[in-house]
Amino acid sequence: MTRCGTVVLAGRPNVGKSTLLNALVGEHLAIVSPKPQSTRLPVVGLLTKDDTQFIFTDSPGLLEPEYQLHEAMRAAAWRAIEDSEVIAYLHPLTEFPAPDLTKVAMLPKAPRAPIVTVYTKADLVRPANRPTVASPNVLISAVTGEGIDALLTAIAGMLPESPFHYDPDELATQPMRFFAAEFIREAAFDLLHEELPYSVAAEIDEFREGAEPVYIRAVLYVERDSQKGIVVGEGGRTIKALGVAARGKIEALLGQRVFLDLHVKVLPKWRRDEPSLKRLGYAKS
Ligand SMILES: Nc1nc2c(ncn2[C@@H]2O[C@H](COP(=O)(O)OP(=O)(O)OP(=O)(O)O)[C@@H](O)[C@H]2O)c(=O)[nH]1
Ligand SMILES: [Mg+2]
Repeated sequence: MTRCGTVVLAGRPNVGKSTLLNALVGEHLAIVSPKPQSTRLPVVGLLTKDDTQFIFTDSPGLLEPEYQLHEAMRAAAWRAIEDSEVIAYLHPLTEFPAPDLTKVAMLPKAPRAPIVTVYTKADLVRPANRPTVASPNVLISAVTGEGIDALLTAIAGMLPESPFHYDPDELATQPMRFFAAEFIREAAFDLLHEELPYSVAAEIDEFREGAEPVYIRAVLYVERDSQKGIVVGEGGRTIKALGVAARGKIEALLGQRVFLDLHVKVLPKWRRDEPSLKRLGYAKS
């Protein structure tokens, strides 16, 4: 008898959802940043352990929308919650206890699936100061690895009996183009400051896999001309550094050398523009 099912990682921005997805899968699939709101689209990661296959979905942080991109992010998080058989609701242990997920997510009604509350960043709280959490809820740390096995055991018991949906060796389901665009954004979150990472979107124009190195032409979009100047930098220094950082991340996942041909363009106010959001894949068309 095998078990297999979908598990969403949901919670407020910056609680450690993407970090946990990567720790569970053992591969850097989802972008991570100390800056909140880094995840904009769900990222699927697979883990097959013994007779259980977990189909994890990292989701955008639950927030009160301020503009159209936020609305698209919340809609994506809602869909991921709605489509899951188990909800892992992440909340930092430093802010114990977790408020009700339905409220945090501003869901019209309580979700159907069972909820495991996962207290994250346990390494930031001394053992003597930790609260006891009732089963099936768990404390975890992606830094020390503590609690991850207990989390998997708790979730496995809630998954339906089912054949595996994927080959046990598979880790991801989304195309390499998706990850390439995401890693360009991750580099932007790493290297740019203040409002800029939030104004950056990436689009892959060409992805030539047959070539050695693999040829990728990508556009990094910003919202205003003044931002374009900053992203390009003095003598092209900043865009060069962004390209080097993004290329390294893409090569690590692809396992092949990459030539990243990266351009900067202005897509005026794309965060507040529905057609732009659809074109960038953030909003449903
Ligand atoms: N100390 C500590 N920091 C962590 C842990 N897990 C994640 N972090 C840090 O918390 C920050 C946010 O992590 P993310 O994984 O990007 O958080 P997220 O919930 O995906 O954030 P959004 O996508 O913006 O909603 C990063 O700086 C991580 O390195 C942990 O277990 N311990
Ligand atoms: Mg994230």
